[in-house]
Amino acid sequence: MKVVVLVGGVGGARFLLGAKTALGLPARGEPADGSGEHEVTAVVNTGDDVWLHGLRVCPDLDTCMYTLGGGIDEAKGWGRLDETWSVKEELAAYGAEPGWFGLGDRDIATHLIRSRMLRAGYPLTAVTEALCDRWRPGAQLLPVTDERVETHVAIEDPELAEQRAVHFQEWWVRYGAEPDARAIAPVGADEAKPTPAVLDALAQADIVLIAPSNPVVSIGTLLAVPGFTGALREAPAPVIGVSPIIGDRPLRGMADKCLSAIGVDTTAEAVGKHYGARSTDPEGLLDGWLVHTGDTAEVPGVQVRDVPLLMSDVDATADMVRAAFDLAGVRP
Ligand code: GDP
Ligand code: FO1
Ligand code: CA
Repeated sequence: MKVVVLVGGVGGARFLLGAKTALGLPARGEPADGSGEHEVTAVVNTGDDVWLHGLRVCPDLDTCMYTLGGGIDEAKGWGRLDETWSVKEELAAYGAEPGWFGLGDRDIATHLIRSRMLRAGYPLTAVTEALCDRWRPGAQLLPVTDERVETHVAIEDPELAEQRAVHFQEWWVRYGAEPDARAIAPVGADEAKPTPAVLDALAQADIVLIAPSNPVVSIGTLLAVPGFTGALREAPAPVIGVSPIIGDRPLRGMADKCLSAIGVDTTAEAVGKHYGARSTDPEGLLDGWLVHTGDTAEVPGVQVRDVPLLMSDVDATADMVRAAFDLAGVRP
């Protein structure tokens, strides 16, 4: 069975671990060579990506790669296990900006290889595949696009008291998403296109899952790449989404701040309606929508089911994925 999962970073990566387990694939460290009975393909957000100190940093791709490959710092949810910070300290001693975003020594090796390959002309898809030769995440990790797409956020600058656009990372990390976002825009998306590998994965899928990732800056960026939403809507497979909102709150992070920027309430129902019904809404995506036990949601045209949605461990997460299979009527 071919399972395609739309993902961002931490929420997406943990959900991917559950998808592999639900398919009977070992949680970590196996090659994704396409030869097995079951396959997981992740379409990964690139809107968080940023050039820093001449290095290309792809947080969501790396979070997925390290999580599935066993190299993640599980406490933080991003970055490398057993990280050291000598380069960060040396950069700070030079007064190099930005001081508010830290690249760990181990992590920098990934960015060095990625940046060198990108400068040599390799597309991000090929670079990611090369990095995954080491990490063997056991799932194919596909950036949604090979073009540069970076999320920017319009804020009232806390120091200048005027509006300006900042990179998503500056809003999220430097300011802790504190100043309200007046607008959130995936800069570059208009000129981007989904990769052939992404379009092929959607066309070949037996089921498409929308991970409980940030609906705006993770999933929203995928949807903003022209051609992606159409390809998803035309995919022959059922599309099942999983709510990242439980009891009217995001489980971690500041997704509520992103949702209010686009005028969507922080509820499982509002996010389900925002994704919309594939059968009835012209732009709708969903055939099914999973919400957490006890939460209610009415999304016209979409089958809604409530099941436990806490990714407390990989088995609980695998049960969420099985519930999605069940709702779609597919069986591995
Ligand atoms: P990021 O890129 O690192 O911000 O991660 P994602 O966009 O992939 O996922 C972030 C979202 O994951 C947040 O909005 C959380 O609400 C959601 N999330 C985290 N843990 C859980 C969980 O255990 N269950 C559910 N349903 N959602 C979760
Ligand atoms: N998040 C932070 O809060 N502070 C950091 O210094 C930081 C560095 C960093 C380096 C590499 C990487 O892949 C991720 C990193 N993150 C950091 C996480 C990241 O900024 C965001 O959490 C995500 O982009 C949101 O998904
Ligand atoms: Ca992210």
